[in-house]
Amino acid sequence: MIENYDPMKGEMLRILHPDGRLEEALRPDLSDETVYTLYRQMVLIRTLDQKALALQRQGRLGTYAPVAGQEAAQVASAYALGKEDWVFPSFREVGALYLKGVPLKGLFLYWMGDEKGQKFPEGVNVFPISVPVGTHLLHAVGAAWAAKLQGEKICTIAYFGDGATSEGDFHEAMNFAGVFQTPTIFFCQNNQYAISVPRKKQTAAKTLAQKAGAYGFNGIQVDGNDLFAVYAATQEARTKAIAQPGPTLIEAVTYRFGPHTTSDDPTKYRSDTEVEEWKSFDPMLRLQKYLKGKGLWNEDLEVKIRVESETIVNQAIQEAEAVPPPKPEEIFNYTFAELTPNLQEQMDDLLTFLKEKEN
Ligand SMILES: Cc1ncc(C[n+]2csc(CCOP(=O)(O)OP(=O)(O)O)c2C)c(N)n1
Ligand SMILES: [Mg+2]
Repeated sequence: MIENYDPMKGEMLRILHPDGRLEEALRPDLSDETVYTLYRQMVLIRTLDQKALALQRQGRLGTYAPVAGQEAAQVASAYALGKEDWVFPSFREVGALYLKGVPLKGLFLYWMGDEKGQKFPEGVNVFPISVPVGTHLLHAVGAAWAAKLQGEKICTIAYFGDGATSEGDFHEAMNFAGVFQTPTIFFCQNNQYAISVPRKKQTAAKTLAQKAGAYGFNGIQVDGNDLFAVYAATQEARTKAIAQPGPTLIEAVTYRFGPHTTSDDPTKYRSDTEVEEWKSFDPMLRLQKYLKGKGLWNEDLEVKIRVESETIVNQAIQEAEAVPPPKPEEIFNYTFAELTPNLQEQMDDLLTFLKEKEN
């Protein structure tokens, strides 16, 4: 299917239309029960998102990068992965991380400023969250190459944004992946902005997906607000990666409804009209329409799902807030097994400073 959509011509895969109509001929192996389960996961992610914003405004959480609008892209792509596959996330990935098995408590802890939130459970194959834009794409390619050399039948997936495609790291990673045919999925969530910089200022290319062509492999643009399209493309990319003909670039076209992070004011660079237009493409709305047609969704059920989600999310917040806050010197602890002399000196300075402040 990936080969059938030419990103050079701006062709985009869409299976579930915004009015809830499904292109049955393109339907991947997702049962209606699974779609309903994934919809519930999306509600949970949106609930988490809203709670995280509220906590930040109350001073109970340091900063947060919201995902509202991008739930289908994250949930469907992560659901298409196998347990042994490795995820290399950027900073806006609570949906994908939750689906991959990262506990909600850990996600809250991380955004509350506690690195222990990134100590993912054994067997949850997720690399640390990359705040530097694009650097983790190289790590994803390196790990995929290692897996290939060792004959492991797994793939790696790097999650990144439209802005990351302007970084040298993106091009280096894509080039290496193409040359060495690594089992890597480059999953780009084109949410139309890199903070305040619009997509059209990132590149003069028609699509981001077409960039794969320059590196000798396939790229596909999919409607990122369409659970079915994202799942179909990621599943096919994974099958291809595991069979080891090589990498794929997926551009999931989506929109971030909220601010870039809690430190951002999006009204400075985009209009309310634009946001409203995109809200009609809300990934949750079209799934509601689809599920309603199958007798699997109604208003009462929605209330029930939301209440359930709130309970789960509130429980996670309680657990995260029960963890004693990290000590200031812990900022030195989690990069090197043994502190470098420089860091040791800085840590000593900090401890002396804190002691003096106490007295
Ligand atoms: C190497 C690097 N340069 C700049 C920044 C500052 N920065 C943080 S997020 C961001 C924009 C990223 O945009 P995009 O890749 O589209 O991801 P999105 O935030 O939209 O999910 C920038 C420039 C950074 N974190 N790392
Ligand atoms: Mg972006």
